[in-house]
Amino acid sequence: MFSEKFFNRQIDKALENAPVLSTAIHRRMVVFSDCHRGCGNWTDSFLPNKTIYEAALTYYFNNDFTYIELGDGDELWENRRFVDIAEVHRDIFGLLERFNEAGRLFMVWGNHDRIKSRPGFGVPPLPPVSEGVIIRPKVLSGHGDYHLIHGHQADPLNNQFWKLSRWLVRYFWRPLELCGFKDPTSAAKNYNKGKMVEQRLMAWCRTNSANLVAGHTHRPALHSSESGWRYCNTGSCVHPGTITCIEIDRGRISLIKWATCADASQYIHVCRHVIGGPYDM
Ligand SMILES: [Mn+2]
Repeated sequence: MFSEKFFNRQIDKALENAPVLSTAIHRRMVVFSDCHRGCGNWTDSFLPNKTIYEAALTYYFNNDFTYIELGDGDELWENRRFVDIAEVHRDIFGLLERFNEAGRLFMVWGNHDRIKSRPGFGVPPLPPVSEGVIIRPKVLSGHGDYHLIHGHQADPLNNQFWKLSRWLVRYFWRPLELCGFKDPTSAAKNYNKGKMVEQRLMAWCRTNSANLVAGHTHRPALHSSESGWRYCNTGSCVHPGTITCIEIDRGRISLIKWATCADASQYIHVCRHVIGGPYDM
């Protein structure tokens, strides 16, 4: 029904009016996606990782990183009101506001927070939200620009048919999930579907011989192909006890995991691990 060409075109379209960020100005950047911030009740899958996320965000703010959120930052399928989420997680939004005031906040919308693309949605403290972002390395080596999209562009049920999907999540899968079923239409919960989306995203890289950074599948990746292009995935902030992200730091890219760990004196603290790279961009 959908060809490789079709998905490539969806991705191209998402990048059409993407703001370009140069690493000459934003020397350090961190990309997160799929935080799925909820309204603080027990269906809020972000809540168990909130402390880890807050620690990571504070680290990135203090160390002059620009924060890029690559879609599905807020769970606006299960929750209808953004203000409920902003209220419950006001400490997080306070931090995001500080990034914004410093000119270091960029947001991309995904399928679960697509309504952020509506004109006038820009609820403070959020900046304008785009469908894509392009990162331009100061030193042009490798395959040049990094193209950032959420990734649902390669997932028709969550793109063309997003309203149907939202309805299913709100009124069908969610009640079933309460009884232990898994939503089989979710790329994040269905291994084979996640792989399929990944294949389509990599097909775009191959066709264009270009680098892509996505989220959506919840499968972290920092893959360098033989011909040099890279496929990167931020992973998510809803994996139990762990959040992952992509760091771009002075011309080098790496995949990072944040979790809690105990030190020699049995103190639990939040720690940062490099799990992929760093590679020259
Ligand atoms: Mn998504």
